[in-house]
Amino acid sequence: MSSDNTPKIDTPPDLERRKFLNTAAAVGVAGTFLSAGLVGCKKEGASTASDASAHGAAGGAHEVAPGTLDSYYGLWSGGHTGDVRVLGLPSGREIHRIPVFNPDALVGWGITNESKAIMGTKADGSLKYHVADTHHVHGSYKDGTYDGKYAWVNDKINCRIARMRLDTFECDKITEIPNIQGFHGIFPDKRDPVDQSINYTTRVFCGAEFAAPLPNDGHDMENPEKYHALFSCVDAETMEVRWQVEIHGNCDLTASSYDGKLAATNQYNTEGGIKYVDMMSAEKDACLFFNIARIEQAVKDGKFKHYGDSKVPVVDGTPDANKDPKTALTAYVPVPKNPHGVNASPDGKYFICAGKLSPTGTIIDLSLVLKWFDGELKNINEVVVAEVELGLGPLHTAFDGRGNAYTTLFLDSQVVKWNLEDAIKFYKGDKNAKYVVDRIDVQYQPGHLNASMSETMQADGKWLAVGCKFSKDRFLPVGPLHPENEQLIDISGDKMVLASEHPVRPEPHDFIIVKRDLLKPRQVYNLDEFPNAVKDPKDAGVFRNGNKVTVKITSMAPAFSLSDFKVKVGDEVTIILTNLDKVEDLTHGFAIEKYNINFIVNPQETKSVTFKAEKPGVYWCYCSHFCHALHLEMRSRMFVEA
Ligand code: RUQ
Ligand code: CUA
Ligand code: CA
Repeated sequence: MSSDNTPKIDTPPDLERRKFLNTAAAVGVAGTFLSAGLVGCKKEGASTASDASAHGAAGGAHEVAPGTLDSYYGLWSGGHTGDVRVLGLPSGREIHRIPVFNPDALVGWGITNESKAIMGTKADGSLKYHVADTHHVHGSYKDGTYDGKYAWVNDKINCRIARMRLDTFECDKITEIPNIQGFHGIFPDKRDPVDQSINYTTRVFCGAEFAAPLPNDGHDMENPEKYHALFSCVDAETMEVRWQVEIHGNCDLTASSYDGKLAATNQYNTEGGIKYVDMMSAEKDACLFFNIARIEQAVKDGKFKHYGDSKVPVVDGTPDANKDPKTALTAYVPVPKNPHGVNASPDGKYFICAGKLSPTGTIIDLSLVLKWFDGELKNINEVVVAEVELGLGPLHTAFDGRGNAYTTLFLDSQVVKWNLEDAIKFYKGDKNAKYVVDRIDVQYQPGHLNASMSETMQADGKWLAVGCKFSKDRFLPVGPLHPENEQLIDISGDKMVLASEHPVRPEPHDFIIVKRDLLKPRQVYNLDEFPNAVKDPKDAGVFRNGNKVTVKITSMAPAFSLSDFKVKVGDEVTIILTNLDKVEDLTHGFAIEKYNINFIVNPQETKSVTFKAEKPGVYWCYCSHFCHALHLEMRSRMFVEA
């Protein structure tokens, strides 16, 4: 490439960054933090900030040449587009989008009967929900690392959790969780708390951010004291809600321990506030721990209630009911003001809470939490082994497997790299322990970050992706809506080095970075997986039962097995289409003119659609997915007789 084509950065990134921080919006946010008494905090034990431009590029290690494959899968939550995106890393190339909660015209998600059954419908067959807000994606575990079986994602708007199969990268189940609002954090468990030989995921923990009256039937609407929030457990296989815990305060993010014994959620609204000023009135909030074995024993012992029509057992996890550590189901660990993010270190020892309105990171020792539950600690505060200053607006933390943590600083627009054991030493009084290892500026206002394999015991410390909530002037302007900026940082050395960045459509929130050999995607379906498969072109035809008509069709490039089919106005028509092509990547589409129908069938897959034949006439059905030199000729006709 000639140097003329090389993109230039006109203004040094650091200057741009400072300018941005001076805009009104940022001042507004900073103002909030000012009133929280945070600006001007001294970063003790801190080394000087090193900005990205000073490092130069990471020697092109992130570049993946044409024709070569990435070494990691990135599973990216899509935010309020309701989907999950699959990226290749380190290139940052978007490979795929998995439609989950929202309809998708390419695959026919929300159009086919099979996808509608997963998404949920009203009595008239229309979709129950059309909007969603995905935040957190996490994969299933075996032996402390990803087993490549499933990933889950939450929907904050309609309180649903979805599961995706990682062999086909498709959503296969969605569950709506009862009794909650503002469903935010999720995390799969990694082992069974009682039967430790079950070393894989069997539960997914779910936190609800908003408290509401229970049951929410029009009573107690004006009385926030009657509002409750619940922490839920969903069965990883059946996707049914196993149990819920009524708590004090709220849930935000969720973490699970490697031994399966503990789950936790950070709480920023222990005040039970309705307005933001009320939510930030207390100096401390909490990291709330759940003793999973005890909760499940309480459910077995019948110590639960139900709310509304829900059959899900709800146990009492409020502080008043859990005063004695030896029987407590929950432990409320005080942590500084409005924490955000709780993350498990890959050595299995610690959970880290980031302070958000406090410039601190808190390290909680899980072995001490278990000791507290055994009644061996005098005070719950003893489980905190460090509370150290990191910078302004700490949110989320990732790990490199070498003892270092990486925390986003939303207000400082930085990532801080800090050493956990040194932080613990510093907190214990060793003021020479220099726990801050490095800082790097990112553009701008980072929320989530994650490192390669960071959420597993195999954290490999190679790449760190940072989701910057604002891209400001980093990309060509495209009108009022700006993309976000995903920056990729090489963390293999002592210093963090900015390697690349790419824009992403808002707004992705969280993501995980998985070694590619842990996933084993399939290329072709098996006809036997579909009970309604049309296995032979000879089985194709129109089958009438009163005004219900089933049209069975097969596809094999470049033809559909029926070149036409007849139905009558007023019929309820179900089209079942099986793609008999066995060749990898030979996908066909099926679109019906004027009938608002389009979907695809992958090799050896079967899908169906049901609709009312309302308009008489001839309607071309055509293959909408490029498949063959005669793709344009691949058609059928639907005759709708008056
Ligand atoms: S949250 S920016 Cu929905 Cu994951 Cu922290
Ligand atoms: Cu079949 Cu295009
Ligand atoms: Ca608070």
